[in-house]
Amino acid sequence: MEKILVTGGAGFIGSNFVYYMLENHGDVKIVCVDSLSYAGNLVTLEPLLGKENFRFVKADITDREAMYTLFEAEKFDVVVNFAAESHVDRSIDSPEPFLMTNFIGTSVLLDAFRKCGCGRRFHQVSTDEVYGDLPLDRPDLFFTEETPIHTSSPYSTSKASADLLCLAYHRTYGVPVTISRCSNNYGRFQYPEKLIPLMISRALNDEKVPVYGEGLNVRDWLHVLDHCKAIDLIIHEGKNGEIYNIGGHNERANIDVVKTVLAALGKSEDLIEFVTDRPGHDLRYAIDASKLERELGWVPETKFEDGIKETVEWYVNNQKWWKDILSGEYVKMSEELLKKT
Ligand code: NAD
Ligand code: TDX
Repeated sequence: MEKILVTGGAGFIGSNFVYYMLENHGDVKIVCVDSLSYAGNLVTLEPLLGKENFRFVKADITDREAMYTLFEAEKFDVVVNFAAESHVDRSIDSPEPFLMTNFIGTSVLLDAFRKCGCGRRFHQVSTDEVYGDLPLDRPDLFFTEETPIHTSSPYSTSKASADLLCLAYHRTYGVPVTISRCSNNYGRFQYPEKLIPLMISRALNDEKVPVYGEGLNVRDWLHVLDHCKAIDLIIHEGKNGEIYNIGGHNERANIDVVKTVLAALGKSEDLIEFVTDRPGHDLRYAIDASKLERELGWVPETKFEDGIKETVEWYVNNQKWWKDILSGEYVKMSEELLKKT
């Protein structure tokens, strides 16, 4: 039985990862630590509460005492650190929580892992944003693992700092770390502040959908389950001290993504409203994931056209999930569910 700590498992990718691991491995126990920040929603994990192979712990990864106690008690084989402040716009408004959770929180987890001396792997979930951006007129350029770190926002800087700390702990103390840097994810359970769920929720309410600048910035979209599958491979077959890029060669200009979403919903493009651009807005992300493909045999399975259709359908069929977030009701619901843990 492998015991895995998933931090940030009440958020978008972490929750998808928890379900993915429990569905694909019979011999795994998942302990999920999440502080239930505004981005954490225990309703997402409700079907798992009370199950033998799952435990939820409400705790903050910056809480050193809580983390040390948990690591001593649980003796995890693997740690997968998803917990983060993840929204670029919020980091521009208020950088400090990003530095606290993304950098200090990671350092606390690394210390807890070291002190406990029990784990086989510490996996840090990072992002392609640590590489900065690529020009729009050079479609031949991609981020590789050797691309220098060159961050733009407080968010990406906090993530890059955490990556460097993980590598330092590997070199200095021999902590068995791996790092993955993934492109933009889409799928179920994404908080409706991020581009795709925001567009869907607003369009379904016949509200304007805000597109920054002229909508020409390019993102490289990957279905969340392809990300989960890559992390599963890396924690089991990846090499200590290595960085792996994850991306599916799915580059799209934002305006095209928004039009695709509106078309899937049968909504008019008249809903599009061009608004003031994000300060420091990265132009283009594009990942070269050939190392992961070559060394670990990873291939993305979901084509964007299929994945986006399925994702739009999920938000259409699960309106209560995101409407409870927009109304704030999910906070009370999460508190009620906490009593079951
Ligand atoms: P999210 O915001 O949906 O979820 C983050 C989760 O972390 C939430 O449940 C939140 O409650 C929890 N959390 C925040 N601060 C915490 C703290 N101090 N202690 C414990 N828990 C805390 O984010 P996401 O989109 O699921 O991203 C997960 C990870 O993947 C992040 O590390 C992010 O940098 C990375 N990533 C995201 C994307 C993407 O497209 N969303 C792409 C590449 C990498
Ligand atoms: O209302 C919007 N209008 C708009 O045009 C929003 C919220 C976004 N955008 C643009 C900005 C970006 O170019 O859409 C693009 C995607 O924006 P976000 O969903 O905020 O994602 P991004 O900034 O690209 O970062 C995401 O991918 C990398 C995640 O939020 C990060 O956590 C991850 O590391």
